[in-house]
Amino acid sequence: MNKLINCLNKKESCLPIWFMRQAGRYLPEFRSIRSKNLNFIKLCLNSNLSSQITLQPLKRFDLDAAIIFSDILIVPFGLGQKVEFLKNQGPILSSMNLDDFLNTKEENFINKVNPVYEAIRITRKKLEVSKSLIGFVGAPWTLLIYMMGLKQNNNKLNSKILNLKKKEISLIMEKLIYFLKIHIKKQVEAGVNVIQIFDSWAGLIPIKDMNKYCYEPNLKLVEYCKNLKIPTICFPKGINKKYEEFNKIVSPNALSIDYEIDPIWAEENLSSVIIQGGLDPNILLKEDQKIFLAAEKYLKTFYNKPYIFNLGHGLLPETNPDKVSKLIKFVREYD
Ligand code: 1CP
Repeated sequence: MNKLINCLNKKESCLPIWFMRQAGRYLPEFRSIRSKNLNFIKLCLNSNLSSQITLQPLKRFDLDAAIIFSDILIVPFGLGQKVEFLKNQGPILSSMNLDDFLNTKEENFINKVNPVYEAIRITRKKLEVSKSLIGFVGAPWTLLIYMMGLKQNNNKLNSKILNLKKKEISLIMEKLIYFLKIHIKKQVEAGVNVIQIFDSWAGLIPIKDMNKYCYEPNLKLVEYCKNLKIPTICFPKGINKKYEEFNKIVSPNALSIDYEIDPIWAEENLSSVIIQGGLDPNILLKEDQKIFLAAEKYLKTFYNKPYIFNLGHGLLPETNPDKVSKLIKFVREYD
């Protein structure tokens, strides 16, 4: 029995557990590999190591799913941009050559990104059948944020660039959707059972542009997955009450709520979709009792319903892995 897939398909009471960013910086065993592999993109493209990193949290914790160790920015990399991760600065992408970008051949993209698919094949073989393997993509808007430098250092939108480059952005968006579909299909063929679509910067989209930059592109990707018969989880972070409109239009199998969404509001207003997550990752930096109390709010709200236990954003690098263990034990005992 595969708990996450059953939950996504059957809509009966269920409580699978996994965490966004479960494979990463808070784990000493990840940091040990990372310290010897200073080029992050190269590490993502080392199939054996990225498979090993994917499985690290499953060795430690009682989780129902692994998420393939890669990054949403592997797609812009495959499309010709240089991607660098500088310490404490976040990702830096080289400026884009529009002609080269628009003329990228499918074959070249696949060749560059292929080690990710190989990592999925290796991981699927090692993973118990009862565990899901989650593949993922960044939603077009969130990728554009990095690709076009649409975000200022204070995490606000640079609306000047958005307004000046509207035409260019539409062209890039269309092409991105084309390649994201390829990236999804290749991950599915290699063995992932679920696709999560991360729209981590959806909260920066001007309200009047929600259709164009958020709902429509997410819908295209979700429909593509539906045709492939692969369940989808969408994470349009930061859009507040617009989660309701997102759900009506995009209608994925599950919606990952962020920590700003009140679970009671979600239970009442997003009742047609399976809810994932919500718990503030900052709570894991606090005492055990505070963690359990905060988790209980979600567990009580979604009791006897399908609910995927997760956080309202990724695990923070400073999280103590023991706290993650304790939280999982608490959730399992509640189930
Ligand atoms: O060691 C390091 O310095 C690298 C840190 C790191 C890691 C572990 C980055 C850089 N990416 C990742 C892996 C990653 N990224 C995964 C697979 C591991 C897992 O989830 O267990 C996934 C799903 C992502 C997705 C991702 N990358 C998102 C969407 C989710 C989210 O957190 O909002 C985004 C926005 C990115 C961009 C990115 N990659 C890395 C950084 C530092 C950033 C900028 C955003 C951030 O600070 O988290």
